[in-house]
Amino acid sequence: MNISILGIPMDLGAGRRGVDMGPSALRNAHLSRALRDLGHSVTDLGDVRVALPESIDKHEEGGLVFLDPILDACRAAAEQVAALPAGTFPLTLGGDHSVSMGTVTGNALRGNPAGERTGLIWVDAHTDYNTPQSSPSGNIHGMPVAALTGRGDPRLTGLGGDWHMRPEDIVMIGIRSVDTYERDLMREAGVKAYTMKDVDQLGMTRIHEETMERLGHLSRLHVSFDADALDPSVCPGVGTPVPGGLTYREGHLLMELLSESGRVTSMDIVEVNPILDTRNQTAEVMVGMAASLLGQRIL
Ligand code: EXY
Ligand code: MN
Ligand code: MN
Ligand code: MN
Repeated sequence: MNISILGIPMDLGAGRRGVDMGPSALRNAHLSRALRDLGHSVTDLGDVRVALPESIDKHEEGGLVFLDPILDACRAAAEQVAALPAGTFPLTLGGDHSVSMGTVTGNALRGNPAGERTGLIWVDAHTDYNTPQSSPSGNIHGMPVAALTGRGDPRLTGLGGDWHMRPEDIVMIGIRSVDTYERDLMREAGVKAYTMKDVDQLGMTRIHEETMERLGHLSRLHVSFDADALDPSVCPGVGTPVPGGLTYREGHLLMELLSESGRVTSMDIVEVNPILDTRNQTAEVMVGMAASLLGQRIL
């Protein structure tokens, strides 16, 4: 299969700097080589151009921090992904999780006859379902799922024109950090979220089965993998670590099962912060997760 890699070196959606170096860290962890070793042809398209603000000191506009450069980067990512030829697998590299407003939109609209629906598997410690009103920080990486489903600031929810994700087409796995008002929004949203308690009680095999029952019939399935879904001992290089995360094996098993399903059509890897992980362990783990999703077999 041909895989198209695109970096979005954006960290302004996060509360701290550093994930703009995520694409570089993943390349330095030999992402392309790992995928070529699986027999894939890999086209690295380089990075989306990200406008830098005059100052990286946090400034808010109505509860939205660094809105304009983030919108620019998401629009560029959406356009570039949507223009990719059929038959390629888009693998997009963050950058903070705000980039997925662009990548998910681009994948949903790519060559897409009206009406085809996209499923979204959001692997994350966080639900990323805040609006500017509910957010405790104003950081836009806590808002992408709300925006993709049409909730929040119209400048964010309008990235795909009148296209939005249906909440029932979204499954979240690894959840263990939800804000007070965000919880109210999630409870009436209709998004299926498996918390770490569900992972402990049900196990990843059952969660995968239920996820495929819910989304497996959809023609496209996007996996948005936030490195902070994994336990900080596995992925220390993330800006918003939360203890009690997925083990390496739980993350890997999910990718192996999704790979066997043959249903996944695109993937994000986000929130890799090499400033916080000088051994680059986080990037190496995430390269392994991508390789597992894209067909690596142990035997
Ligand atoms: N819920 C918190 C906020 O909205 O500020 C933290 C969000 C962290 C988001 C990271 C990317 O997953
Ligand atoms: Mn996230
Ligand atoms: Mn997260
Ligand atoms: Mn929003």
